Amino acid sequence: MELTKNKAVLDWIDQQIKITTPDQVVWIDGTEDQLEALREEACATGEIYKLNQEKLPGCYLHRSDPSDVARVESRTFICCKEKENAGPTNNWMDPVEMHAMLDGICAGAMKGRTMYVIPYSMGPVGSPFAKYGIELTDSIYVVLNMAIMTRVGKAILDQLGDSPDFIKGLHCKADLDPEKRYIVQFPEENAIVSVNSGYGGNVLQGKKCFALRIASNLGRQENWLAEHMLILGIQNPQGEVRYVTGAFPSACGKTNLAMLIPPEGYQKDGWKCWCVGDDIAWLRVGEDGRLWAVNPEKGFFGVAPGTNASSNPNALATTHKGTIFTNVALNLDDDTVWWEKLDKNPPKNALDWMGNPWSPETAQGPAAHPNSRFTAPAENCPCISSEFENPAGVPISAIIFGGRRAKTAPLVYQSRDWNHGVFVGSIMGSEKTAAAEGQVGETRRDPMAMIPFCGYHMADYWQHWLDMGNIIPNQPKIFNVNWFRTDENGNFIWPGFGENLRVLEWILKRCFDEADAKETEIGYLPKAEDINLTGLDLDVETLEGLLSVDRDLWKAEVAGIRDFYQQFGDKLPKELAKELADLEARLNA
Ligand code: GTP
Ligand code: SPV
Ligand code: MN
Repeated sequence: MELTKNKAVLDWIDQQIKITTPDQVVWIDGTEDQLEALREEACATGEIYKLNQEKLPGCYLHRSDPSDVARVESRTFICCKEKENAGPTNNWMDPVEMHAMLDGICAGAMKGRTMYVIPYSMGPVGSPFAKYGIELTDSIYVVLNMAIMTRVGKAILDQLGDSPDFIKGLHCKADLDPEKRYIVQFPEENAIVSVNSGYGGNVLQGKKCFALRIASNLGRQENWLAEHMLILGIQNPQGEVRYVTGAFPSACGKTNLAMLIPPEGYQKDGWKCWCVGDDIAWLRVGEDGRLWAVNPEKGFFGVAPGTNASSNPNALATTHKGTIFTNVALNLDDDTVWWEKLDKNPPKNALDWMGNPWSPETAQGPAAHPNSRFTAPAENCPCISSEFENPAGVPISAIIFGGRRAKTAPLVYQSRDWNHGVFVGSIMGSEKTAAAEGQVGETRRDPMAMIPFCGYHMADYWQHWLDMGNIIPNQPKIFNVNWFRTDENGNFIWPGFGENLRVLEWILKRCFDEADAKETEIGYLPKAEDINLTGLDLDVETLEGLLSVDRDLWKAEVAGIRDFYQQFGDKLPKELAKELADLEARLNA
C-alpha cells in the first residue's frame, strides 16, 4: 500500500518500477511488526542468520559477497553537468551518459524480487537540520540496516507532505558483478544510484552517499557544513559539558574517540564523556554565533576487529542487542560472534567471515574480515548523550583533525587561526586502512577525511570552509592530533583510546584560555608539563618525543603538500597557498 499521495514521490517510484520491474513493491512503514516479519523472511532465505537470542537478543549475522566487503572509491562517481565541478579527486561522467548506462544495468534487475520503499530522515524528524530521502532497494539487509542507522517510516512521508524536496535513491543488488558496480551521486538532481553491491557505505545510502556527498553540496548552497566527523561531549569535574568534533579518515579512530571512557584517575575526579555521533556531523551557525552540530544518523556502523572490553567497552556493550553483524566470525558452539582482538579466546569451532570452517590452529587467514562491522542502535550506547535527539544540536568548542602518521605529525597541535586551521585540515595525510579497497598502509592525502566523500571540487570545498569562517562570529578552535606515532619497532608510542582524554583536556583548556602553549613552525604545541600524565606509565621524555617537530620531515611534508595541491591549479584558494608558503618560510628560517 502506498503510504503517501505525494506526486513527486509516486511519479519517481513509478519510473523506477518501469526500469527495474520488481514482482512487488513494499513500503516500509517503520513498525516493529513489519521489520520483524522481514527479519524472519531474511532468515528463511539465508540472507541473515539469527544469533543466540539469550546472549545476543535481536542480533543477526550477515555475510556479504567476498568481492563486496568495502567501499569502492574507484567505482564511485559524482555526476554533475560540468566535469570541472566534480574536481580532480572525484570520478566523473556526464549525467546523461551515466543515467543511460545505469538504466541498462538496472533494467529488469528486480525481476523476481521485491522493491522495498524506505522513507528515511537524516537528523531528528522535524529538526531544522533534518533532510529526507527515499531509498528503493531489493535487499532486506539494507532495509534492516537503514532502520537502525536512520529514522525510517511513514512519519517521514507525513513530514514531507507534498514537497518534492527529498533525495531520490535507487539500490539494485543486481548480480553483484564487481565490473558493473557503480555508486553514483547526481548532486544537481539530488539523486543516488548504487548497483551491484550489497555492502555498507555503498548501499546504506543515508550515510556516505547522502549525508556527505549530496549533503556537502547542499551545505555549500545553504551555508553549512556536512563533515566526516564524530561529535563528543566532555564533562569536566565542574559539571560543564564542552563539545568537540573530530575528522579522522575511515578506520582511524572516530568511533573509539566518540565513546571514550576516561582513565581511572579522571573518573575519580568526576570527568565523563558523552557520545553524540561517531561518523558524520552536520554543522550550522547558531543564533549565538557559535557552530552547532547534529549527528544525522541514528546508529553506528562500526569497525568490529579491535573492538574489545578494554579498547572500547561502550561500543562492545552497544552491540549486545538489536545489532546486525556483517562479515565477522560465527562461533558454532554457542551461536555468538567473534573477531580479531575481541578477546584472547578465539572460538575453536567457528565459521570465518566467508562461512568456511575456521579454528585458531588451522587458520589460513583472519576469522573476521578486517573491515567487518556492527550496525547497532545509538540508544544502546551506555554513554549516549542526552543531547543526541536535540533538534538544535550541540555547540562546538573545538574541531579536531587527525590521521595515522607513523612519524611526522606530533601528538597534538593547534592551528594559529581559522584559515590556518583550514590549511591544517587540507594537508591531512593518513596511512591507508581496510575501510576502502586498495593497498593498506600507503600514505595518502585525505583533506578533512573527506577525499572519498566530498561531492564537489575539493578546492571549492576549501573555499567554502574559508568562507564559513567569515560567518561564524564565535569560531571553534582547530587542532590536529595523531595517536599513531610509532617507535623503531613499529609499536604505537602513545597508549591511545581512553588516555586520549589527556590530550582533549589540553585542547579544551586552550579553547577557554586555560592553558599555555609554545609556538612552533607548524602551530601551537603543548608544553610537556601541561599534558597530565598522572596514572600513566609514560615518562616526560617520551611525551616530549611525541611533541617534537622534525624540521626535515616537515620540509619533506611541504614538498608532498605542494605536489598534492598542484592538481587544483588556479582553483586552490590563495589563502591556502599563502599558508603553505608561510609554513615553508618558518621551516627555513
Ligand atoms: P570508520 O567507521 O571507517 O569511519 O572508522 P572510525 O574512524 O570510526 O575508526 P574506529 O574508531 O573504528 O577505529 C579503527 C581502528 O583504529 C580500530 O582498530 C581501533 O582499535 C584503532 N584505534 C582507534 N583509536 C585508537 C587509538 O587511540 N590508538 C590506537 N593505537 N588505535 C586506535
Ligand atoms: C567509512 O568507511 O568511513 C565508514 C564505513 O564509516 S562505510 O559506511 O562503509 O563508509
Ligand atoms: Mn566513516
